[in-house]
Amino acid sequence: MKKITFLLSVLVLALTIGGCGGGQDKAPPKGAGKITFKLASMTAMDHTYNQGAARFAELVKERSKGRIEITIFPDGKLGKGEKELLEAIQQGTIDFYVGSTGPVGAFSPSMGILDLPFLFRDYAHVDKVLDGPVGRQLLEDLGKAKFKGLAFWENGFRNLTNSKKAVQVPADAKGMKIRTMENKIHLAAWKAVGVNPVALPFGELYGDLQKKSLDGQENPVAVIYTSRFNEVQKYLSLTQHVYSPALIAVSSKTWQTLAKEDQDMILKTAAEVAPYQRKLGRDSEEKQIAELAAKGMTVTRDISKGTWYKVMEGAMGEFIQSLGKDKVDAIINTK
Ligand code: EAX
Repeated sequence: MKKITFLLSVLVLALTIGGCGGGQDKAPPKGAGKITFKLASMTAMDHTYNQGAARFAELVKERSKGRIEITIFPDGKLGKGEKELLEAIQQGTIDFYVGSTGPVGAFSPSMGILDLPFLFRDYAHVDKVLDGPVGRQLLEDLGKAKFKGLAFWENGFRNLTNSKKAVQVPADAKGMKIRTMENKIHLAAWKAVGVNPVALPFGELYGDLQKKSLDGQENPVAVIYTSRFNEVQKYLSLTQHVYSPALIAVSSKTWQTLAKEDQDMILKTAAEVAPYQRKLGRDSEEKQIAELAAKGMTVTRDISKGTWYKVMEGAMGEFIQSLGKDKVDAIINTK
């Protein structure tokens, strides 16, 4: 009996050693072979997400000496909306996400704090908060949702468009059917305005506007411009009602396969591209507004900000309470 046990142990040991030694199907050590990753976004290739992503991919390739290649899938090629992309990222079927933080709060609740309307005063305020301790903590929190948050990039301040009439004050938009992102804070803010808000994936938006099952939507100028919403929307109101950050994140599953040096390099590169990517949108905003006007959109600039703030803010009580009033104040008081 003892002999058999001994022989079995030897056999197990031999198999184990054999398996570890030079087995055919053994994964290469981290950081060795050539790797190809998929990066997905919902916006057009000429939108700042993908211009930033192209720069990021180029630098990662260069810094890994050609070992790590990132292929960009823009325009919703890998999913009909950002929520769907994020689910695929969680599962590891897509590696990198570049998109709005709008749907992220459903996966990582603390991110919702950035969805509060009129939270940010201007771009300088945005940079201070997102690149400071608040931003770092929000990126860190993403770990619990199986995302490795790399950096905050930018979508931009969001503006209302519609096909019905020039909107200046909230009352002008009353009764309109307006698409929002899949985000409960935005839905509540728009409900308070008196519109009929519907949360829909971005991939369906152009078509719904075209067939007029929706009257309007809201997005930053760069999205309105590169997705050519001027073809299906006549009126643009520069409401700037909420700042929409973008996030570059990696699937935790993908992240675990990377060697420490590659992780550090990728993290550093994503952060380094952030100011470049943010600047692209900021620098082209005015020019794109002028072009949208030239293409036939009626642009309303004076939107009487105070009236929008008042109605949207009025619906935020419960959210501010659950997100933490101290945290909201910390953002507001960041100078
Ligand atoms: O991330 O869904 C949206 O309206 C987003 O702003 C857009 O896809 C860019």
